[in-house]
Amino acid sequence: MSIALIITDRDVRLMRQTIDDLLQEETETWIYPDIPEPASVEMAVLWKQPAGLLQQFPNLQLVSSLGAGVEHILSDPALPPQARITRIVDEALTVSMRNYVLMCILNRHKQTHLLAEQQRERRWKKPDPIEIPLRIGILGMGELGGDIARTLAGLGFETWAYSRTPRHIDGVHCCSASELSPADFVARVNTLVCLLPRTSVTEGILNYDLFRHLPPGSALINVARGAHVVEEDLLRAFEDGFLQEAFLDVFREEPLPVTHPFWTHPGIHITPHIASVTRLDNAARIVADNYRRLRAGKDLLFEVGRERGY
Ligand code: OXD
Repeated sequence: MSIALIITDRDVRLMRQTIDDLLQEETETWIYPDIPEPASVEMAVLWKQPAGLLQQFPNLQLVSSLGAGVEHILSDPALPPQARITRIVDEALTVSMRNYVLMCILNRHKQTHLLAEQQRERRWKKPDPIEIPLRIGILGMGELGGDIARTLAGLGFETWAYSRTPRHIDGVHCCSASELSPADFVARVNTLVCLLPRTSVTEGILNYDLFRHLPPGSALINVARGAHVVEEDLLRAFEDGFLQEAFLDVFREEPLPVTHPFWTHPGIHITPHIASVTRLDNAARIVADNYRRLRAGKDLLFEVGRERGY
């Protein structure tokens, strides 16, 4: 029986080595496209997998994402109905995401882009106000959202959290979908952080109808998925003054096409999907552990609910 690494955007030879070292004689690990015995594949690790490829593995029991997101698995029409799904949850991913969001928040709070502009013009001018008072709203209270909410509240920021089911986090104003609509939630904050999973419910949620409930001059940080954003609506929200600044790490099309208007928009800061990138050595340990758990009939780590979509 074997594990297939079907990861088409990076070199995973060291990851295979780590899995082999951990599992020793228990299994073989193959890297797509070099999978000599598809019928022996019990577990596959997927990232940007070719469409339809999963059909080749009649004995697939477990599919792991290489990252935190699983929509590329759930939307794969060749996903076998019996296959269980897991994802990577890792302290290193959480730390990276926390630091990225913190970087955006502090840049916004201390207005570093304005100050950099003033330096270019050799202009000595204290901004008024010196610091933008932030009311930060986080959409999505999964592993990453919960960590960021706790961190920001711990740093003294007014922090609001929005989740599907009720949550309690010390020092955070927690609101659930049963008590508040997304529009009513965003009306309470002036900095919106999107950490939602991509599902049929959340796709396109960052649209004009939501943005228009933000107080004028707000900021958006999107570190979840590009598909959450209706791009024309985001530009319109800038034009109409609801948004003043946006930090975008993810896009509908990646790489972001060179002609895309976001590149040159003065209020938009772009990074190339680097807010939090899976460390292959840590992922290898989780994959090996889950393989053993599968074979031993134990609970899997970080299993995803197919119905929920995360
Ligand atoms: C992930 C990602 O889902 O890198 O982990 O976007």
